[in-house]
Parts: sequence; structure tokens; C-alpha cells
Amino acid sequence: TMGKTITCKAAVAYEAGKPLQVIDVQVAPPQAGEVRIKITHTALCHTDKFTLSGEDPEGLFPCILGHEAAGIVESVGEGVTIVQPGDHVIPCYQAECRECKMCKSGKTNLCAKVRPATGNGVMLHDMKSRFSVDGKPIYHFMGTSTFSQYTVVHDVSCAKIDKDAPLDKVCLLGCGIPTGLGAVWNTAKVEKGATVAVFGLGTVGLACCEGAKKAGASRVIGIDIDINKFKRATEFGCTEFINPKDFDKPIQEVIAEKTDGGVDYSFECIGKTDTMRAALECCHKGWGTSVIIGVAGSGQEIRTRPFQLVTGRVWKGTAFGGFKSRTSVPDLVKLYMNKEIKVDEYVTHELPLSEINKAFDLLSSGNCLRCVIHM
Ligand code: NAD
Ligand code: AHE
Ligand code: ZN
Repeated sequence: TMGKTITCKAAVAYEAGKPLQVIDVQVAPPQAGEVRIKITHTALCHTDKFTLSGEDPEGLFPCILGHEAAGIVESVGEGVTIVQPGDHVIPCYQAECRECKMCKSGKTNLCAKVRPATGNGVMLHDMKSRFSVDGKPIYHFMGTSTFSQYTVVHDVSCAKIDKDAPLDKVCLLGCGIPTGLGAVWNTAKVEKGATVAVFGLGTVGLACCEGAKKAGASRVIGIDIDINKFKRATEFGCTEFINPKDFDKPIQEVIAEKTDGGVDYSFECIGKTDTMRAALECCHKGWGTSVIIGVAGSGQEIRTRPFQLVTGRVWKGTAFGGFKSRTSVPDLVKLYMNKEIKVDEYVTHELPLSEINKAFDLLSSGNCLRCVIHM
């Protein structure tokens, strides 16, 4: 049955660098292969702030940001079998179609099916947006656009989760926590006894610390320039801290001295190209592996001496921690329900949608990890 257009509140990013406007938007019914979700809770990730700043080359305006959320399926378009109305879901910016070359490769979690559409702020069916204000289209973002009371996503982007899971908490399993855990478990495959350095102790960095602790790492060195971040990091598995501001020499040298030549694994969870270099260069000669997680601004490039790689250091990167989304997110929800991974501990603030701009300010403050928006 053909659904109706819904009018609801959404936070619209009209222009880079400007506050969001919480206004009425029209959300068209889901077309073939699409799902309309009532978003109940969404958190903010640093990537939302980054895109709003105008630094993302794929950032389109006006758009509806947001990609770390949970909700309930309101209606589905033609041919959708993956979910049905009433299902509890986490929208996934990395889709998983299980049919494309990339999904079938077994080598990556990146899915190719809907990426051309999601990178252009539209839906694959007709390469158009389902959001509008007064008849003018508003772009989607990352195929999720969760800063809206209702959103439309591709069916292959919906992870169906346990109905008992608290949506105000598991929304965090839409991005930051899986990214950090997966970078350690899937991308680096940190083993028992390994030494680890984590650059940036926000949500993604702390999830790396937690993942490393669970993997049995012997040392987890946390690096941040905001000392407020050190206070809680021990609970997440961090065993020692370094504030680069306390040293005159490059931080990679400081770490190498403390670790008999360098760490086995490092993770960059900041998004700056100089810390990406430091993270590679603090790795041990012959085997040290560094994983880039942070997202760097448009036009920026990483650099190091090729000799760093010639002598056995490995530079890697990861999106959504290498987790195949539809398959893994429900499992991560189960791990949380069984108290095997933390989630509640990352929620430091909660606000209503009307105050979402305040959440953007909070995200860069020392005592904030995730601010959950109640829609
Ligand atoms: P966040 O803002 O909560 O945390 C970043 C931390 O880095 C903060 O604690 C900050 O104090 C610290 N920091 C900033 N500059 C620093 C410097 N020069 N040296 C040391 N520490 C510094 O961000 P987050 O939400 O945890 O995200 C972290 C990064 O990961 C962002 O770049 C985000 O865009 C990216 N990200 C990538 C993926 C992915 O799939 N690859 C997923 C989620 C987030
Ligand atoms: N659009 C940017 C890159 C942004 C980016 O790398 N996004 C990550 C997720 S960050 C989540 O907080 C990602 O999944 N990348 C892989 C993909 O397919 O987008 C740019 O530089 O163009
Ligand atoms: Zn994110």
C-alpha cells in the first residue's frame, strides 16, 4: 500500500558553518527497496560536526545530518523483505547488500550497492531525495539522515535489532563504538600481550581502548591534548597517558622510548594528518601496524618517509571498524545486552531535538563523549 507523506520536525543544515534549523520537513513515502523509520534517538558523532563545518568534500547543503541512531520501522516500500513495520532498527551508513562485488569478496565491509546514491545525498531508486521543505529538496546524508523524526533509508542499510534493547542507548552502536572496537578486532586484529597506542580519547578512541583491553593488550597508551579526557579513560582500558603538550620532542619519539622501539599497534582517532603520521611512526620497526580511523578535511594528504614502510611498518584504514553492518550490529546489541561491551558509559549528555545545536558545542568539550538527542 502506498504510504503518505509525513510532516515532522528535523534539524536542517542549510549552510556550512551555520547552526541547524529545527523546522517542519516533508518526508515522502519509501519507494521500492526503501524503508521509512521513526527515529527515536540519535547521537552526534564528530563526523556530523566535521561535515557541518564544510570540510567534507561530499558534504551537500541543505541536508539533514546524523548517522548514529536507532528507531522503529514505520513503513516499507515495494519489494522490501529485510524488515517490516514495527521492527526496531539501527540505520547503517555502511550498507550490506550481500550481492555486490564488494560484499561477496569476503575482504571488506564496504558495500557498493547504494554508495553512489548515498554519496550524492539521494536515494538509489530515482536518484532523488525523500526530504523537502515547501517543495524544495533537502539532501540526505550518509544514507541515514537521523536528525529527523522520520527518515528514509535503503533496505540494505537497516540492521534489525532485539526489541528489548533500549533505543536511547543502542543508538550509539550506529557508529562510534563499533568503529573503535572493530578497528582493533577486525582491522588490526590485536593479539594478547600486544602494546597499543590510541591517539584521541573521544568515543572512537575509548572504544579502541576497550577493544584492546578485551583483546588482552598488555599496554594501552592514550594520547590526547585535553586532560579532561584522561579522567575516565582508565575505566575503558587505558593503562597510561601522554599529553603531547608536555613534551618538546615529537610524540612518536616519546612513545618509542617508552615502549622499547615502538608499539605493536596504533589507532588514529582524531582526524588530523600530523597525528596520523605520528601514529604510524610510533609503531615498532618490522611489524608495527597503524590504523587510520579519523576523517581528515578536504584536500589534506598524509605523509611519511617511505623508509617507514620499507622497514616494515604497515599503514591501514578502517570504516565502521570493518564490521559488515547488517550482520554485526545485531550481534553487538546482544553483546551489550549481555554486558560484554560498554554503551551506557559513553552517554554523557541528553537533549531534546530542539536543543541539538547545543549538542554540537558540547561535542568538543572535555567532559562530553556522546550526547543523545531525544526526538
Ligand atoms: P571526538 O571529537 O569525540 O574525539 C576526538 C579526540 O581527539 C578528543 O578527545 C580531542 O581532545 C582529541 N584531539 C584533538 N586534537 C588532538 C591532537 N592534536 N592530539 C591529540 N588529541 C587530539 O571524536 P570521535 O567522535 O571520537 O571521532 C574521532 C574521529 O574519528 C573523527 O575524525 C571522526 O570523524 C572519525 N570517525 C571515523 C569513523 C570511521 O568509520 N572511519 C567512524 C567514526 C568516527
Ligand atoms: N566523505 C568523506 C569521508 C568521510 C568518511 O570517511 N566517512 C567514513 C565514516 S565516518 C563515520 O563517522 C566512512 O565510512 N567512509 C567510507 C565511505 O564509504 O564513506 C570524504 O573525504 O569524501
Ligand atoms: Zn560517526
